[in-house]
Amino acid sequence: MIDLRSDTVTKPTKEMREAAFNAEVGDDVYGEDPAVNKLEEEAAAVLGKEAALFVTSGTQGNQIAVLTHCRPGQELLLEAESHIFYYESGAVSALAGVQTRTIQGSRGAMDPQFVRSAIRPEDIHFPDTGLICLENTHNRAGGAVVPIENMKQIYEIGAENHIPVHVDGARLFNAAAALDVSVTDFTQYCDTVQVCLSKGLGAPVGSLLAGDKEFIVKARKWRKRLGGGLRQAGLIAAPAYVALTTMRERLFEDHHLARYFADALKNINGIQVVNEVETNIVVVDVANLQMGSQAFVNELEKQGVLAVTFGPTSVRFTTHHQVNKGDIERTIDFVAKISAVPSK
Ligand code: TLP
Repeated sequence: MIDLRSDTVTKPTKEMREAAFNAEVGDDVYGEDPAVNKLEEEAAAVLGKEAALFVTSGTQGNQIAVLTHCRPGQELLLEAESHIFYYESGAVSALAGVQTRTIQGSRGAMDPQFVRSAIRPEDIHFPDTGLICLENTHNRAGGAVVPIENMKQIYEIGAENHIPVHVDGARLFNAAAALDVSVTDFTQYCDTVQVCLSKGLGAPVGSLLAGDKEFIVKARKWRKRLGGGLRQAGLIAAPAYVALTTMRERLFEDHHLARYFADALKNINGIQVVNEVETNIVVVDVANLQMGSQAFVNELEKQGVLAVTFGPTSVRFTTHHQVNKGDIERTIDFVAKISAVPSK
């Protein structure tokens, strides 16, 4: 099977498996797991923040961020198709008791002036705006890189109004690789950031949440409350460390492959590439084939290729370190074959 459903499907490398095997471990709830401590220190340095916390997943990292920043009854400003709003099972309302106020972005970026005008003034009727969330790269915008300048402007608006900014940076290392800049060029414009190690970087499990020391102390307590206080977590932190320190340089390869794929798809009748491919995600619309996205995905699966539906007629493909050019070429042939068959 050629698995293009997500970069989450990546399996740990040999080096990661060896790191897990050899990890020095301890009880992380007591702060005594050397591999976790080493990972958190490295993450804080890489992300340019005072401290970091190893969490089980991107969703857990984002939820802990919202729980730590906000009080129940506050309002969260976020992009209309952001992962926190679209794909986290309503957790921010179920867990943090906040209400969401969404702003339609353009290629994943919210207009700073819309953010400014969505901030609630003091009024007995209004909820307080508790947090602004950004997402970079933006998944549903097809892996679009939210410009550093856009983050800067929103961060400044937040600061003027004493509202913190959290970045869901599940794929922030992809954004840095795409612009060939340091990840701190982005993280300087947020209070807290969550990055995933289990996507393009290939770790088996885990994300990191980073911010100032005081925030991370509170976040650690929220992680414990949520049942995320793991014990000999070094077994997963050690491969995560390998991911963080050795896999970032390879992300551009995924981006090249995605662009190569998109360019070829553009030549296939009936297939419309809907995103401008900047990173490792390609989104196509199949409406012109007179079939829905599920039918298209089913046809592809019969050929041995996995992709995910992204809307009634749209399909997402994601490149990662376990797909190569040959896999993409075969996928292009299969898509062409499916597109050539007149639909019933
Ligand atoms: N996204 C997954 C699915 O949940 C859709 C994927 O296959 O892309 N933020 C962003 C921007 C994400 O794309 C994801 C995962 C997460 C957070 C959540 O990470 P996990 O899966 O580790 O909870």
